[in-house]
Amino acid sequence: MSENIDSILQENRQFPPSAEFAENARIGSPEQLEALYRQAEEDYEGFWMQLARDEMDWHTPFTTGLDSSNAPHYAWFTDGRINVSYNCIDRHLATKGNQTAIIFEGEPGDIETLTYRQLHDRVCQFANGLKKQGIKKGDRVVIYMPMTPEAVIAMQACARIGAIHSVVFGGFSAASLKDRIEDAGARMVITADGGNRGGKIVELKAATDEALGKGCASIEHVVVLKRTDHNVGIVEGRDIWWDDLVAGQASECEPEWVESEHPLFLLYTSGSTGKPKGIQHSTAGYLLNSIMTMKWVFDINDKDIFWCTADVGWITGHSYVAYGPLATGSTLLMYEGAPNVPDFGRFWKICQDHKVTIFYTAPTAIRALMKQGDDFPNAYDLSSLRLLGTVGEPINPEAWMWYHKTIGKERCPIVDTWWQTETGSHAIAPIPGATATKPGSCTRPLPGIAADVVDKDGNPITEPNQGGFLVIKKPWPSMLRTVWGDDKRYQDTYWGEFDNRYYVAGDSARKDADGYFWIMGRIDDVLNVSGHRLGTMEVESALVAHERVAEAAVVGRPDEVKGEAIFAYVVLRGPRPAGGVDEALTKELRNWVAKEIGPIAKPDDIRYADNLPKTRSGKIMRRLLRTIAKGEKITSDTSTLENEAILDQLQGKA
Ligand code: 7RM
Repeated sequence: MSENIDSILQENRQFPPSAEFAENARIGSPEQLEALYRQAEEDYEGFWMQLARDEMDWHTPFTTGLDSSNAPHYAWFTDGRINVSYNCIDRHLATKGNQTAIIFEGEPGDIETLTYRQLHDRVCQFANGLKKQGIKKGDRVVIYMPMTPEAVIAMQACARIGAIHSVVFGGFSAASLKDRIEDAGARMVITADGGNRGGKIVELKAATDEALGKGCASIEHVVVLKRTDHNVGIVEGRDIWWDDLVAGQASECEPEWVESEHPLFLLYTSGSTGKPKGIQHSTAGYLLNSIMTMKWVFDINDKDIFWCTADVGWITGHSYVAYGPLATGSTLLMYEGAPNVPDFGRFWKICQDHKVTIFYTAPTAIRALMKQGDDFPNAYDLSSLRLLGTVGEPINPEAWMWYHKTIGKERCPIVDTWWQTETGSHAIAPIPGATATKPGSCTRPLPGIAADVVDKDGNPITEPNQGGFLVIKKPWPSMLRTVWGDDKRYQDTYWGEFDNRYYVAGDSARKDADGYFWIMGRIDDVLNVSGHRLGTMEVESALVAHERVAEAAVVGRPDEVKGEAIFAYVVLRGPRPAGGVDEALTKELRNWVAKEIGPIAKPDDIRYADNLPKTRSGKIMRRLLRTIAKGEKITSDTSTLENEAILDQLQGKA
């Protein structure tokens, strides 16, 4: 791991919030922030208990804070009963019934708004429809939908009745969908006849049919939203149109008051094996941190129009589309489509047209938009923006500065938020009215989040700028609870490294002399492609599932826009293509991976070799493959290679 841990980035500029921003912020001074840190330090459990009482409405109040009796399984507020959907919708009705909850813009340009009252009614009707189909507390429901309000309605309806949703990103293939349905043992899939993306229709229903045709025996019904009006096959008895499910259903549905620890959802994410992990989140703890981070990090208030561009298929789309903004009674914007339809000005046009005040996106999107030049953003009025955010990967200072100047007009603080599917919500991030930011740093851990950097023995690294393991030393409310169906994997992956003492994030990081965190990258075999997490093993498994592939090794290489690109080394069954080139096969393999996993997993480069470089013990020399993928000179010892001649093949020289 030393190659990851050597730190090269040096960035010294500092950007304190403007007096104007600080004056209007919820937390408007470093002193106010320090007071929060102190509270969390002095009485950690009490700090979170007080917030849980103040910030959420309980059906049965809790009396217990953190329960560590079954470590490393931690539980919060266990004897309370609560409902997430009630906290996101019903509790605002008296004061905000007519306030807009969701502004939706479809890729074709259609616009729809829903008030809190309308959202309430639609969630209740859908929840009643689910109940009519026999869905009850604890059942798993897979949601495979476009970015329309119905995706949020479906999630909220599940939460309302205590069903556990598992949203599968619409860009994942039928094969990935099937794996997730089967792992979760889902009873129902909620999908659509398609979604609009990039001027095309995403064939969600066709993929669902394909997945169900190959297994998924636990599925009883498929609910189908009409979004695109193009023809899809309907299986009699199994498939139900969304409109038919809700027809005649009452617009009231008593929430299911679940225990705090009742699983709110599963979300599959990549790890270092070929099989994605079903990350299981709780109800109360999860919601609490979504709310706190909306307030602390996004400084959300009633006048804001909040736009997080993430799809609901990712954790960001759970915490900052489907739950956090509603739980704080805010107005959220949802956009269905691609950033370049009809052109690369679309995001900026949406910001202008809907007067977006807080804009949250991924560095990869910022880099892609930056590449298109300043004319697109400059053509729109971006003066409504007051706060910008990033998530998913480290942001390079150049992209940060462009975001700051060209989008934020040097007025808007930028919150670079570090967190993971597993953490549930932001863990390390600036407080925009109090923290001076530095381009490329996610700054300091939030109050009540005990993040630190430790060495391989688990000792805190006190020397500034020394890289180490990013860990969280105390359980926090929104942490994952387990890996669905594989609790051993939960214990081994997240707690095994340091003897159950710390949560291990899987990232390396360093702290500078000011205590600011700089994330350096993953220390496991996880890639970050356009802000999406992908396991190298997943891509390898997909490749070797092709009849012509005997062996494959996948590594990441730096990419200007995507952050990381996927570089695959492939050993074929039978002879290697002459000169290492077979364009038809390369195309076939790329499409194959897209079909096995999804288009985001398509290898950017494929190189054919007679065999892979391995150590004497048979381990693939990944570090060597990474060096080659970067096009760098090989300096490591390669004398142990069985066949040194393959080096030329791997380098594309033979
Ligand atoms: C929210 C999300 C998690 C991994 C994480 C990091 C990387 C996320 C940042 C970041 C640098 C950031 N969940 N990561 N945010 N790296 N700076 N602000 O992305 O589960 O899909 O990925 O993403 O490596 O471990 S995720």
